[in-house]
Amino acid sequence: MFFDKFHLIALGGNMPSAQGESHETLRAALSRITSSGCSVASVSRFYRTPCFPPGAGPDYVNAAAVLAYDGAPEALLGLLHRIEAGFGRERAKRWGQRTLDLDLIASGDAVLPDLATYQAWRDLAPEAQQSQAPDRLILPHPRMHERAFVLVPLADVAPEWRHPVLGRTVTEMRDALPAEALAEVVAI
Ligand code: A4P
Ligand code: MG
Repeated sequence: MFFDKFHLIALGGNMPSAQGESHETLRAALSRITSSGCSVASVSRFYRTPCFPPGAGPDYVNAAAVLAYDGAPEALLGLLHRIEAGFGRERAKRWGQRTLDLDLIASGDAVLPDLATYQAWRDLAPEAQQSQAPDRLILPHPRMHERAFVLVPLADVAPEWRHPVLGRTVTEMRDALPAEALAEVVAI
């Protein structure tokens, strides 16, 4: 990486916004990020992915980007939330349908707020995941390593980034997923 302060983000959407279809929303969100004092160093291809959990809504468009930003990760998440709100995102239901989801996947090799809290969220039982959401920033994103819709786009922009707790690169985490899950993530 070329910067001291680089951040990995995941973008997703499965409902049209005022900008149009999800791929147009994602493009517009990236422009908004750039005009908010954050530079977008690289952007992945866009992918069509089946909704998780299966049957919970229409397919998503997902992408990933590397941002260069000098502020704290909490400030960056605040900025991403303001941009989500600007595109009509409503936080009605966890894992519900959304016009735009911007998740902070990693900030360099930071583990936040501490290792034990990260591990508690990572190891949360699947039943609890749908009803519980953290009220503070957890980094790396506690579900990133198990999601094809995050890892496949991320491998376009940060294949060599190494997870600070799991010790594996993006490419290694992606290749550990079932082939069927990877095959469902299709570049558009
Ligand atoms: N929060 C804590 N850490 C983070 C972080 N690293 N990045 C807090 C983002 N947010 C973080 O998030 C819930 C709470 O987690 C917030 O208070 C935030 O401050 P949210 O964005 O309000 O809610 P959410 O989007 O429903 O939760 P989250 O965790 O982003 O959901 P997921 O687990 O990412 O699931 N299927 C496909 N194919 N593609 C998708 O992109 N996305 C989801 C969202 C479900 N299914 C999907 C996709
Ligand atoms: Mg989110």
